[in-house]
Amino acid sequence: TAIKDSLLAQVAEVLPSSGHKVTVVGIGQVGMASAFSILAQNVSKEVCLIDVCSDKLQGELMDLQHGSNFLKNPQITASTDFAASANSRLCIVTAGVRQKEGESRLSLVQRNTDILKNIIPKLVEYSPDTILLMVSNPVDIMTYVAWKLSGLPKNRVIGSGTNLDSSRFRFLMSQRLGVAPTSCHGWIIGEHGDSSVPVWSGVNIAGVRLRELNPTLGTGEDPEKWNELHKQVVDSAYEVIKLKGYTSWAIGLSTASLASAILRNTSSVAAVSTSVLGEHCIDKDVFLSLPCILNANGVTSVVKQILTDTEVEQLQKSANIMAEVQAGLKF
Ligand code: 6V0
Repeated sequence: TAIKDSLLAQVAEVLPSSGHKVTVVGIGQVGMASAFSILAQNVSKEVCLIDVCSDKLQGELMDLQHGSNFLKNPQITASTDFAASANSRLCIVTAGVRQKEGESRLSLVQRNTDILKNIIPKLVEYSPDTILLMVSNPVDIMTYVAWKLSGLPKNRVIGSGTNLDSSRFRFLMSQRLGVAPTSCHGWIIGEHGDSSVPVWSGVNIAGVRLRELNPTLGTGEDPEKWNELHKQVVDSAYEVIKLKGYTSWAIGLSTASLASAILRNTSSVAAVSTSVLGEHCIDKDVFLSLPCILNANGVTSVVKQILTDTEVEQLQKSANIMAEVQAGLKF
């Protein structure tokens, strides 16, 4: 415009990208909570929203853009066309159907696989160097499906996995002990869902293992019934969905935290869904959560947790369930 030309003497081109671009595919409750957490916590200033519903995209885009003044000037775009996602460092996939009240995650599997067939190849076409962070459920299977469809190396296809379950567990632990959640150390591994595995043998505060204080911790014999915490973690999604129809804030914050580790190259440890073939004697080509080192190259190491025989057995049981479901998938 004339005013712009009078005001500014352009001396160089504006570069098209910050180098920290994040694309969020699926702008439902989970996608928007993820995008909002990423923007509000300044994890990335460049967010692209993709969905099949153009009115909703426009509405969410405008609503976020109207907050730009409070969000440290982000660049937000939205489109039904995957070309808008080009050159993303990270693509977060939350598209798909969610559980209805009482429905298990595994029942969503073929419907969401079919949706991923339309999404994953296009994301990789426009961002061949991207990392994929899968959130759609059942997340462990969807991570495997995304890995197959993408042709990317395993380290760059990650599922949000039990990062959320571990956060739920630490919150419940903090309520029992009156210790802040970030000071409660406990890991849920395996399937994000009904067969997840609580690593009771490692649960500790400041290095004091609760199992040394109570050898029955997490077992049926425990008079304090700590195993109810794990049951509550497993029931969390069912409970929240019954009460408010969907889950959003905790998963959005969980994905933002994983995005931060990836974009900032922090090498922090988080329980995420990764290829577990060969870990803990698992002989199935499946994805499950284990504590992983996360950075700009995705998952660069898996922490070799020292598990009890029972924990290894439970993990292997999860792996068998995943392999069975995968065998029935139609690609
Ligand atoms: P939602 O609110 O129904 O949103 C889903 C969005 O996906 C909608 O906006 C759809 O338009 C969009 N969509 C559907 N098909 C496509 C497509 N082909 N391309 C692009 N967009 C598409 O669901 P919600 O956001 O609540 O849940 C999304 C998914 O996340 C579900 O599969 C949930 O089960 C899963 N969750 C995973 C969690 C985890 O810990 N991994 C946690 C919570 C939910």
